[in-house]
Amino acid sequence: MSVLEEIIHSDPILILTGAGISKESGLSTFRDPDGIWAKYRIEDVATPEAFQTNPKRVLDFYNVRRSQMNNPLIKPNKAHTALAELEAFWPGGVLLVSQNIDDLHERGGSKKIIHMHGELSKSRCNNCDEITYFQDNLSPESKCDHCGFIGSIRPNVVWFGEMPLHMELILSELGLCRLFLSIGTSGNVYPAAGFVQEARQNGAFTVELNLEKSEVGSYFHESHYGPATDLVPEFVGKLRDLL
Ligand code: BV8
Repeated sequence: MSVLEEIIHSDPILILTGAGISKESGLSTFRDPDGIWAKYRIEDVATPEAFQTNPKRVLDFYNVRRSQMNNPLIKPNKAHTALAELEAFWPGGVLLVSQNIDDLHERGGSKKIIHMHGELSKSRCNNCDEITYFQDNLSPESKCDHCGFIGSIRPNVVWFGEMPLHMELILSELGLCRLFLSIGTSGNVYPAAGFVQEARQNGAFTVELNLEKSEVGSYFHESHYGPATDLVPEFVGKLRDLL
């Protein structure tokens, strides 16, 4: 019997997702040949230094992605909704840690979500730290509604060189989970890419669902390769059968 069958229904599950889970909804990944980093340089659009040097270029980069995310044609896919179903039926509890800054997990029905790299739907003021929902475009002339500052508004996302959000909580949950499931991430970006080793050291059963073997694929007990909209509903079905 696969070790998965040793997972009992009272065991907590921690799920890590990356851009691959949103690909079939129509959002680009980062490191696929047609990905975002094939069109933009990280140093130009996804670091605090880039924002200091050329705030308009950075804000426009996120304005384009925010309008893509808000396109009515972009909808949660079967992988997002399967994870929401798992959260609803799994007695041991499910925590979803996403590297993604889109809102497809929320719209797919998941409730317990940590966006460790922030959220595209929110902006943050560098002057007063106020975080607000923001659906339109940001510009260097945008004014903070809370403190009135102009030019201090940035997307509430984590850039390279910045500390991901809620790391203490994530690390403590990695110590408690009995199943660690990684979906749609290339395993290139740390500290997220190191979570599988953390979970495995703490005794979790680790599974990778991805289109192809990730950079950290060899750390997983079990791997399945293919599109998330096939793999995730199938895997969630296997967990349902354990109950
Ligand atoms: C930090 C938000 C320190 C913005 C992003 C070791 C330890 C710690 C840090 C480092 C380290 N080594 C290097 C670092 C620095 C750096 C890093 O990891 N660099 C890499 C490039 C080497 N890490 C950082 O800077 C992090 N911060 O460490 O701070 C610190 C300490 C103290 C005090 C202060 C600071 C911060 C990293 C977060 C950066 N922000 N995003 C935005 O979105 O614009 S990261 C960026 O990559 C993306 O946003 C995404 O979140 C992340 C991971 O990408 P993936 O989601 O995996 O996407 P990718 O395209 O790579 O892969 C997609 C996968 O899906 C592929 O495998 C593909 O095959 C698969 N796929 C495709 N289609 C499908 C599919 N799978 C299934 N179905 C399909 N249909």
